[in-house]
Amino acid sequence: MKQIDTTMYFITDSTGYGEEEFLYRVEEACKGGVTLIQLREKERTTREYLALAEKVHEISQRYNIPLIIDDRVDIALAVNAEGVHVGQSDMPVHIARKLMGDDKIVGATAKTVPQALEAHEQGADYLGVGAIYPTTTKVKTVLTSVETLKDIVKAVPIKVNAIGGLNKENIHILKDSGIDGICAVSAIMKAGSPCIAAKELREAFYELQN
Ligand code: TZP
Ligand code: MG
Repeated sequence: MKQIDTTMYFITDSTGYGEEEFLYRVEEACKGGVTLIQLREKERTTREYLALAEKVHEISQRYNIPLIIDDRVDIALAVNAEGVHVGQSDMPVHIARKLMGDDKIVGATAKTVPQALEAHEQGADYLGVGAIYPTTTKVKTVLTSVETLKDIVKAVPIKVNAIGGLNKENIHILKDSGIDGICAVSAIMKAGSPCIAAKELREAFYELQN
């Protein structure tokens, strides 16, 4: 199995930020110790997504943090990112795996045990499961119970991360769930200091595990 540290998985959202501010925030999050970054862009043209991915990859590489591209295998390959993340409406995991090759990271979204089993069988390296709490980030999702999250953890041997509305005040419900890490967008992206926010959220998750 691939060595991937999913403990503090930061997912970006550039909505409302100019490019300079966005890239500054991404770099601050890197300084704060995020272990994995996903570039997630829903509104951009291919050309814009590509240009931004190159810039984010330049930053993430300096901090040795793997970069995952949301939805787009072509962008991930074009910038030689470390991986891609596909949801239930995106390219199926087995096709993403075939296109990306065995050395790259392929992550998938799963909200049920059957979806988790299928993603694992098709070659996913990790799963994002949620939304655990309602989220303010623009996404089509439904809530996933902590019970289902625990069932998914038991069902698959790959890494499982929780996602959705998570922050340092509310992740305690994930205690003893067996997850490998947490994903966060706004708790880091919109924080006064993304650096401090990433550091504190990461520490809160470590404390939860002890
Ligand atoms: N998938 C399920 S919830 C979500 C995604 C992409 C967004 C999570 O964002 P936040 O701001 O951490 O709630
Ligand atoms: Mg998607």
